Amino acid sequence: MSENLSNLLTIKYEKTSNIARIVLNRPDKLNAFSDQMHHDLFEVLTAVASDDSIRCVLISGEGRGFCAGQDLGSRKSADGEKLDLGDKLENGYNKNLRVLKSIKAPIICAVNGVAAGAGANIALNCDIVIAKKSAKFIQAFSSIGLVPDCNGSWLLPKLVGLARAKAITLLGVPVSAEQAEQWGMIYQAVDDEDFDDVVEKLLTTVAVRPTKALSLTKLLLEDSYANTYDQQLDRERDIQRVCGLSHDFAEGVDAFNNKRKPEFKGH
Ligand code: LHQ
Repeated sequence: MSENLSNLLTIKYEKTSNIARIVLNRPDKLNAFSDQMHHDLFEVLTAVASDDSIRCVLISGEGRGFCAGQDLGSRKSADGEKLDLGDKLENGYNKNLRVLKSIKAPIICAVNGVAAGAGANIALNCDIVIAKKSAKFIQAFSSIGLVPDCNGSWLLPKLVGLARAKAITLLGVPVSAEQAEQWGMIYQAVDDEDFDDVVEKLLTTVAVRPTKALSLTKLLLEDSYANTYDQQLDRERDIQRVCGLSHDFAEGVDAFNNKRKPEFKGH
């Protein structure tokens, strides 16, 4: 482990069996983001992004919440010092989300409790989002006079459609995990008592799949928003060419033909 990663104060990090586990760790504040947490998360995400041996990433929260967004504790009075929130975003959330997006391995977000404001949208930036049925997602921004950030304004219309995106952001109402699943905002809402087992199974399943193909699949799907039909056909052709040269493609086909389980290496 690098020196930086042994000095984390607000995040728990471990890497075992090619799985990176990142746990937001300020449970008394429902894992709200302090400056230290922005800093710690950046150290961890940067290490994960540069580690090619990682084949699956988990992001979750310690305690009863996933993340309550920005720590509002330092803003106690209404007429206090005015902050440049643009700078706060650029040097905190945006900096972290850009590294998150550069991670090639699939990122599973396990939403173990309430996810509010930036906390809700960080979850939605991950590749597969599963949540405890007792968890809820709150676009809390407008309730304190802000607009959605962490790319929620980009993701939500695509995930749930404009009508629902507008209603939940303008009203700041909680969306239950089950509702989020029905709307396609997240992949799955899971009974609380089964949650840990389901998360664990998902991690171990993903970590032995062909990581390079999964990584390129993420890229293709995300690129599709900016591409025309023809451009996307071109992109698939070019990327499939890369997959066709991989160890894991040869292994997958050989395993199929020999009626055995494939042993993917991730490249
Ligand atoms: C908190 C927080 C919190 C500090 C709970 N801060 N302590 C970007 C750029 C820069 C600046 C501004 O923001 C942004 C993006 C954003 O994220 S804006 C949105 C910020 N987040 C919120 O507005 C959510 C505020 N929290 C809540 O509405 C509730 O706490 C939720 C609905 C999340 C949970 O409610 P409960 O389950 O009833 O828990 P609670 O309210 O009792 O909270 C438990 C503790 O956590 C409590 O501390 P205490 O010492 O009284 O036990 C809260 O003060 C603390 N906490 N959120 N964001």
